[in-house]
Amino acid sequence: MRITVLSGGVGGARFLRGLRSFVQAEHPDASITAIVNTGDDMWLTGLRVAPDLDSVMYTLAGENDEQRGWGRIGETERVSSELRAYGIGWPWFTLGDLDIGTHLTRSHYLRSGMPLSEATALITARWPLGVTLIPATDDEVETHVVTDQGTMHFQEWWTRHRASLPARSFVQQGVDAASPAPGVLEAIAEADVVLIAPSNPVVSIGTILGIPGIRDAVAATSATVIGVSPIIAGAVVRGMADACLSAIGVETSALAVAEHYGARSVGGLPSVGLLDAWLVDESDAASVPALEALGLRAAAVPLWMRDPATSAQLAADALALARR
Ligand code: FO1
Repeated sequence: MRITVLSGGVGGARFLRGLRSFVQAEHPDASITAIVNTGDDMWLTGLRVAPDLDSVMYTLAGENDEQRGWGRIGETERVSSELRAYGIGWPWFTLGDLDIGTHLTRSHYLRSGMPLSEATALITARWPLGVTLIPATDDEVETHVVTDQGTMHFQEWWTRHRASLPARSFVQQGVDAASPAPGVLEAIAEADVVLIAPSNPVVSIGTILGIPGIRDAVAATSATVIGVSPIIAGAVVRGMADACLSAIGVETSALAVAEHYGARSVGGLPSVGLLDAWLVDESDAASVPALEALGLRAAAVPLWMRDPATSAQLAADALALARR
């Protein structure tokens, strides 16, 4: 069984960890490919930083800082304090010393002319991740946030301003000239199941779907497409999805996000959406009839991924919905 997952950073990483443990236990012959958002990426002090790729890699490698939610466990910040002393970089964006090892390696490969997808394959080979990570695109398509105080890189809006500046819109710089990374369209077309992880629907999933060709590939795949709600009982699990959803006029609810992605068929007739099914938390069980009226298969299950076991159960529930 081929499983392809569209994933952002922290939420997607936890979901992939649970999916991997469920698949290794119940479907050892299955393969998992994660198409990871690169819209948060940037050049900082000469290094290419790829937060979502690194969050997913470190989490699957068991090297992530579970408390902080990003970066490496056991991290130190000696180089970062030197950068601050020299007055370069972003004082509000801390690059850990171990993390810098990853950015130096990635930058070394990129500066030698290698595309991000090849660099990612070499970097992730260091650990037996059990999941193939592919960046959504090899092109530098960075998410910028338009606010009344000006337009800035997503990372500045999120880490410096904590998404407190109302976002007027999100721009994927250079997206029109971008193309999916090698293997992305095949991973979607040849999958048995495509899972949309509980990542930010706007700046993580939305930016993956915004790369020309990817949205159409999801809409057209013969795989069953299952989404997992990133919203539980009207609230985000972590991060800033609510600030992003309100910016695009979508209510912060499990039902509204499902409507935003849309159903692939309504009443048996083809439609313009992406989903066949949608998983919501038990606290949102009341929205199941409305989801089914949208043309979606729906189930209400525990969505809080408080530990690897509940993440594995969530993955099991998602695959069960695919088979239904
Ligand atoms: N998030 C923060 O809130 N503060 C930081 O200083 C910070 C540094 C950082 C460095 C590398 C990296 O890969 C991620 C980092 N993050 C930091 C998290 C990052 O903003 C998020 O992982 C996503 O980009 C937003 O979903």
